[in-house]
Amino acid sequence: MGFDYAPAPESRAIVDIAPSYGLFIDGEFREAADGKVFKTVAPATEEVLSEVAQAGEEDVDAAVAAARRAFASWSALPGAERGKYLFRIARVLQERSRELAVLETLDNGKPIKETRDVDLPQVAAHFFYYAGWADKLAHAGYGPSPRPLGVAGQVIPWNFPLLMLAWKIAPALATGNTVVLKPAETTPLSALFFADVCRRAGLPKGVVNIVTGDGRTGAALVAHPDVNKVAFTGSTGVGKQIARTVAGTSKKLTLELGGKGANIVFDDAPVDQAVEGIVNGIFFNQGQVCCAGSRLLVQESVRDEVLDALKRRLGTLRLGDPLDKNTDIGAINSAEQLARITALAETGEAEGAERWSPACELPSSGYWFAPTLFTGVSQAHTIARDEIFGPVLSVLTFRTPDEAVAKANNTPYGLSAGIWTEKGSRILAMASKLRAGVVWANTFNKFDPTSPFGGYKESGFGREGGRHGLEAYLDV
Ligand code: TXE
Repeated sequence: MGFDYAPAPESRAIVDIAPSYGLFIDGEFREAADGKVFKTVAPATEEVLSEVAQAGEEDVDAAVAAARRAFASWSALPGAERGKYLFRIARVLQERSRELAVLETLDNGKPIKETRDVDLPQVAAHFFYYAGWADKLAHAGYGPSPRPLGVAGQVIPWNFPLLMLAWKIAPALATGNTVVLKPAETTPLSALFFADVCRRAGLPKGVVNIVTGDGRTGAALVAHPDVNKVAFTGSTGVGKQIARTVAGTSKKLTLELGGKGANIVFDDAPVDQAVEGIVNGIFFNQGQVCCAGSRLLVQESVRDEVLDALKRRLGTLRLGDPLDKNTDIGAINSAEQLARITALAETGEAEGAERWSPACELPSSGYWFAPTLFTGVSQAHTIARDEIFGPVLSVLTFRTPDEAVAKANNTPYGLSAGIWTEKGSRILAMASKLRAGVVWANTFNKFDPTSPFGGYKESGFGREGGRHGLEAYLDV
């Protein structure tokens, strides 16, 4: 006798999605001034989930003005009072986490077990963590009265919609700034739900404003003369464009951009454990992760053993309905992203790398891409250099630790790396040579609000998370 446990798909009925949503400005939802809207679809089915307001310049202006008005009283509140609001937001997020997980999975396409077990707990943890900082700033070496910057304009991507919102909003509010945030156009719904969470938590109006829209809305926000601080997570191309817009103004800027992380496996690493880490590194969230371990660097002597075990493991991954609690691989977020991944995989083949995927049937509607391995990859190959941002792993080999470091660092990016070895001394020696903002040892894709996160080189600058994350929102 055992447990008869066959989890059913999480019910989408637990979340109430309205046919249309407005912008959240000054504590109220309102239509765009020019009435423009766009549709958001479920990437797993292509079903239209809702129609959302497309904010134009006039709306961005109204949102920034609301944030400016709210700034005077919000920044003057004692830190402990601001902290209470953040604690309340964190608790409401926990209370609503089941609905939010379903909503995020519907709008993004990622498996429910990820939104439920990773995204939502991390979101609440960020608010709890920064709530705890709000009354301690004066004792933290920032001087007796560290000053908030003012109005923060924040633009976030679609891969972790609510978690990126939490990374940006929680430290901004804890330090006394007010916020105008623009979510990505393919995943606006959880940010709008969050607006309602702010209302339920009693947050004063204007402290958080959400303007939905595409890159034009983001560009208007970034360029707005009354925004004091810009925080962006997204593509390196747009990041550079934003840096040009902000140059020559007094705005502060943090950028969290792309990556091409190396997962480095030595011959003394336990193979099964390393394989789990490799799979988590590149197939978590369908590889749409800036710090993904998208390059496997495996020591030559164990290449075949590791690849055999990896292929066996990939054969057990379940791709399909993201609401099914058993699903490992969900849908790609958009048709555009699917086209980008497809084109880069085709380039990999055209340049002579060998492509492999486990047998798996792709659903007939929605945006899907099978887990894919490329072997015979050299450093000159496009798929070894460009961020694919999909479930595609490029396998390279190395002989010595120095060669592994040289190959891992041979990219314009510098966001993440992983090391798999039993030798502690090797971990320490390698970690200091890897040009990456985060180096994991015998694990991968582990996040924690207490740890700063951010990149070297073209992966951006500034840090989010931890005590360093406060500094991005303070004049010390
Ligand atoms: O990103 P964009 P896309 C990488 C990844 C992916 C590629 C393209 O390689 O394949 O970028 O993705 C807003 N001014 N990453 O096109 O366009 C946009 O509306 C201001 C890595 O989706 O950068 C959205 O809210 N804002 C990454 C956000 O920027 C602008 C996460 C991100 O979209 C703008 C996402 C403009 N001119 C993609 N143009 C990571 N680092 O995690 C667009 N936006």
